[in-house]
Amino acid sequence: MPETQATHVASGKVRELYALDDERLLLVASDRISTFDVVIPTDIPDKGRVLTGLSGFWFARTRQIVPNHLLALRDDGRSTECRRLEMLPLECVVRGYITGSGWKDYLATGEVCGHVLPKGLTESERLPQPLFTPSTKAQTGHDENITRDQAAELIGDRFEEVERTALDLYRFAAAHSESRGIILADTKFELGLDADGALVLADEAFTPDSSRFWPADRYSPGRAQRSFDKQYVRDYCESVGWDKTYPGPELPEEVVAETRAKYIEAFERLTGISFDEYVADPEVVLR
Ligand code: PZK
Repeated sequence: MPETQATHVASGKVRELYALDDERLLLVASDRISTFDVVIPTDIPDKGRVLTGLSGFWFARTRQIVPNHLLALRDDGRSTECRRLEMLPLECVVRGYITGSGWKDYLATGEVCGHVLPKGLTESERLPQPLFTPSTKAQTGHDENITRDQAAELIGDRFEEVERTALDLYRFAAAHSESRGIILADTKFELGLDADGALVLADEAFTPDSSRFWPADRYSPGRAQRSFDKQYVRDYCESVGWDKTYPGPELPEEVVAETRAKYIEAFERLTGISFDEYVADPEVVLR
């Protein structure tokens, strides 16, 4: 059966969004990679499939915590048919470890998003408990961390439900990841509302593009941690003296191959499913 042509509705740095009809969207993950906020001109083959498969895996396993937007995975392995929602106007961030902008804010103020933290924390240290640290959705530039009061102003009465849902999702995914030797340091996701006003998990979930994954066997607080997926790209970019402004450098084939292997390793370790099986039948991650 031929389908009506999808119309393009939005572009992210490495993803595209199309409308299928009034109720359904198609989220397509490309093989583009970004680092230091710049999209690199060389693709990482299968990266979009890895991210789509991981999101599908997590959607299927977190349905008991919160329903999600996934309707189907297409046979190309990189396209998700999803329900069209009314998105909440904030990024849901949960941090189990103090790093990135959270570490910067802690050094400057001793707080992150209004959470007062113990004195003397070291970079990348595990937090006493995971924190909900929402941010604004910047159209251009960087998302900005906001306090619980600012978040409550944006989403109203739903703040406590959103915070509890976000923490429950993080705890579930962090425990699963830890059992597979991967630390889920922090993660960002988007929630929306369906036509009945119910909270729904949308976008991508617990992928390397939306989360910091650290290999547990090399974890050592007191410094920045190596990235599970992007470290070879970062190391190469540093080695050629790139100034981190557009355009980024082309990647040599061994950096592409090493990076592709890390994405596939992350997929296989987290899902327990062989990537070849996923490519043969993407919906294997939903079962
Ligand atoms: C939605 N984005 C971000 C993602 C882009 C932009 N289920 C949904 N319903 C309504 N809106 C969205 C979603 C989802 N997911 C997500 N913007 C709108 C985004 C990928 C590419 F260009």
